[in-house]
Amino acid sequence: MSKIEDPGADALSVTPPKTWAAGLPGVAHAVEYSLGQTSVRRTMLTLLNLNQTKGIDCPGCAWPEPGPKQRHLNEYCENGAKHVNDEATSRRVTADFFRQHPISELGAKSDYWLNQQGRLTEPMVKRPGSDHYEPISWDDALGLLADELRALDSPDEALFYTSGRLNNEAAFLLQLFARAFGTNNLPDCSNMCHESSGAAMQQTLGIGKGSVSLDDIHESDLIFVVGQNPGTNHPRMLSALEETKRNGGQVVAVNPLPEAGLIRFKNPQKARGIVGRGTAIADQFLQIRPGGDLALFKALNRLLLEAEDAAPGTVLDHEFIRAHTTGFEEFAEQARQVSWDEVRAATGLSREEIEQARDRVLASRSVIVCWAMGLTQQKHGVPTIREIVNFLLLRGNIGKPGAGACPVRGHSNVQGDRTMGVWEQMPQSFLDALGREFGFTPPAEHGWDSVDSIRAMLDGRARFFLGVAGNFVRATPDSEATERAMRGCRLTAHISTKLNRSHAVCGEIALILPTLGRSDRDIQSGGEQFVTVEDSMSVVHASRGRLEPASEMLLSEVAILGRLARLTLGADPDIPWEEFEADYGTIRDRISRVVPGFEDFNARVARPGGFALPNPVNKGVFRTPSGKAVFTRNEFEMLSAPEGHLVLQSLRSHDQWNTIPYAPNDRYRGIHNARRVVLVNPVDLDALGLADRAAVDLVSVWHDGVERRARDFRVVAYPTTPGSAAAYYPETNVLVPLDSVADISNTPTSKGIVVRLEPRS
Ligand SMILES: Nc1nc2c(c(=O)[nH]1)N[C@H]1C(S)=C(S)[C@@H](COP(=O)(O)OP(=O)(O)OC[C@H]3O[C@@H](n4cnc5c(=O)[nH]c(N)nc54)[C@H](O)[C@@H]3O)O[C@H]1N2
Ligand SMILES: Nc1nc2c(c(=O)[nH]1)N[C@H]1C(S)=C(S)[C@@H](COP(=O)(O)OP(=O)(O)OC[C@H]3O[C@@H](n4cnc5c(=O)[nH]c(N)nc54)[C@H](O)[C@@H]3O)O[C@H]1N2
Ligand code: SF4
Ligand SMILES: [Mo]
Repeated sequence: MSKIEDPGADALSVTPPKTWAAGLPGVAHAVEYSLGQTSVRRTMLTLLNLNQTKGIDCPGCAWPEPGPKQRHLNEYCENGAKHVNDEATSRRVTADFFRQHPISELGAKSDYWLNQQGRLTEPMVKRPGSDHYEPISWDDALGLLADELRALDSPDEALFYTSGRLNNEAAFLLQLFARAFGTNNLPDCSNMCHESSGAAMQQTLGIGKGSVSLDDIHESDLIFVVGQNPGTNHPRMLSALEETKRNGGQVVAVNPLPEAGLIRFKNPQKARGIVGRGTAIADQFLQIRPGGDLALFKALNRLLLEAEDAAPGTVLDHEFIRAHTTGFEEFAEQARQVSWDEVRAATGLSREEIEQARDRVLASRSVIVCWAMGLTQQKHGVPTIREIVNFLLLRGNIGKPGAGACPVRGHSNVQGDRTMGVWEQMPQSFLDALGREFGFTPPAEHGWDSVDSIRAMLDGRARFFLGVAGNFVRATPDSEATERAMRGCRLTAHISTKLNRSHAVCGEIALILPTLGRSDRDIQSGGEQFVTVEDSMSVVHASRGRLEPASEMLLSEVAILGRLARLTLGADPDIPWEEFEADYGTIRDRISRVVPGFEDFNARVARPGGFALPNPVNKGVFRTPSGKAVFTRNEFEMLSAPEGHLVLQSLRSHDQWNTIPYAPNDRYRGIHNARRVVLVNPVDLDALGLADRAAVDLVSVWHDGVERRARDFRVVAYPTTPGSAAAYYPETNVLVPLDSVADISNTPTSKGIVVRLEPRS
């Protein structure tokens, strides 16, 4: 099979799931993928610079780097190496490529194939009625965009989508441009990612960010890893957990799947990790039913209250509760009422298992809860995370060493983009500061998030879509509806490094605006530039590209956004877009005056390793209306599927970056050569009368009468929790109804889709 082909489901082969992650095969796979993309020299250049203080911030996940003195020479993981070399690829998409491939043909290609074509090299336009992209100059491309923006009836007809791949400087300019143009329509990938975390933590702790540092992880007595697959998605988190264990800490994993890294880990940065047996990471594995986490933490909270009743003054942190929280009595009254029958039904866990976890909590002075998409993409994700905050508050596990709340972020700068103001509902204090700095009045009315943007496009309220650094069409739910929405636009444009499906699902006019990636050297009239990012633990640091850019025609994101803004809004002495493009330090000066915590930004980010933003929570300051952390009462909720149905979660394979598969494999889960597979417990296969490897369609159940079907999958018997199933994203996004969203956060319920498996004849 050539590397560029996409095998169908028939090519599937299955081996037993791995019980450990990383080690030598991880290193070998990263090198193999990198050398398949580019030369030995470019591979070495990217890898030697990856996550070094003067080098490239890994464009993979947002897991933090250790301090400059503790950093290894190879401070990256298998997947980080793959991500950066996927960008450093020597393959090129040229004007000739678009001459050969009409857009309708590109639309029929797989996500894998599109990405494998290589880096985009010059701006392209699709004109009304055409089925081809053709070359266009930068001036004409940006002029066309500016004309279309100015022709809109209202600024709110425009949408500015971005992913967390964008750096701080460009993110700040993007939101400044959108708001100076007159709209808060800044949907972003966070809407589909950690929005539930932000919503729950803002309400209860007064800040939408995590409260722990990497040192806290190392020092903690007990860490819960909930709804997260770090072996694949945050691989260096396993090195941190290994350190926790070496320091005597324990780990409890909560997941429907026995994920490889959670069980055993071989540290590829250490000789004994490569060849030895590795470290067993999880001391306890709670194999939970999907959506059962709210019930689990309710049960734990009840057990803690009862332990306090039995030995008053020994379990709860009364001083912390009195001084720093509100709502304890109301919460406690409700918490005592959760029934064990309900907990059993929702979690599938026995009371003994939960009591064992309680005993670990009681034996621990400091507890951290880490979580990711397994919680945020559930219908009751927000109340679940609020219940986790209750759990932490009970024993004062906020604001002390080794303790706290840790939403583990996805994209490398997704947290930074939000800090920079990329959010459709930034608080008025931020808008006021922005307006003061740049001499205009930003719109106060909230904009549309990702799901509402799709609705707005579908009914004609939005007609202009600019996507930056993402793949909107594949990241969003209800793929068929989303594609209809995009096709209904007057104009769709994308600032991207690589080809993806969003470029092939176009409005009447479409533009591809190719840009420098993080690994590319960025030289402007003011000299060589660097950019900054913020990791999952609020450390802000610099990233410098090192490679010769993929094409002479690429512009940086800052340059594209600045030029577009100037053409659209006209020259304005208060917003010197040209100065921003020449010297990104001038953008950072503005950021330091608008965004709290960034005072003296340029000087502080020049230090090796950067600086940590203050987290008020750790100083006992809670920016809630009462000035205190808030205990909440959360109604009991569980997910259930009718007879003959399963609860499907859509997740990542080991060999993909979000919407982009790198290879049709999921090594740790033992899946090879196919992505259209659905993992089902053998007990359910028996009950449904399905054989292992049977060919099925997945059909989701929703009350709007629309049939949503993902075709031609192979069933694989797998030890997932009975009643649940798992299949890869984005192939299964077609099954997630647009209206199936989490309460409060409006996040698509990508981890809780009720489906039936229909045998194919
Ligand atoms: N290699 C690689 N790294 C990545 C990414 C990538 O695509 N590839 N994506 C990045 C991004 S943007 C993000 S947001 C993160 C995502 O990181 P993760 O959240 O780890 O990603 P998912 O693959 O969606 O895995 C979700 C996990 O939650 C579990 N789960 C599902 N439902 C439930 C539930 O109801 N309860 C519990 N307790 N667990 C549940 C699943 O079994 C799975 O282990 O990864 C980032 N890192
Ligand atoms: N069903 C289901 N759906 C999901 C999820 C799920 O678990 N299940 N997860 C959700 C989550 S957590 C997220 S974060 C979203 C991800 O959604 P997105 O962030 O929108 O998607 P990505 O796949 O990360 O975007 C990939 C594209 O980014 C562009 N790109 C890469 N690097 C750069 C760069 O440096 N600059 C620019 N300008 N462009 C660049 C490339 O063109 C590439 O094709 O998907 C969400 N959708
Ligand atoms: S853990 Fe994340 S940030 Fe670190 S090297 Fe791996 S992918 Fe990159
Ligand atoms: Mo994400």
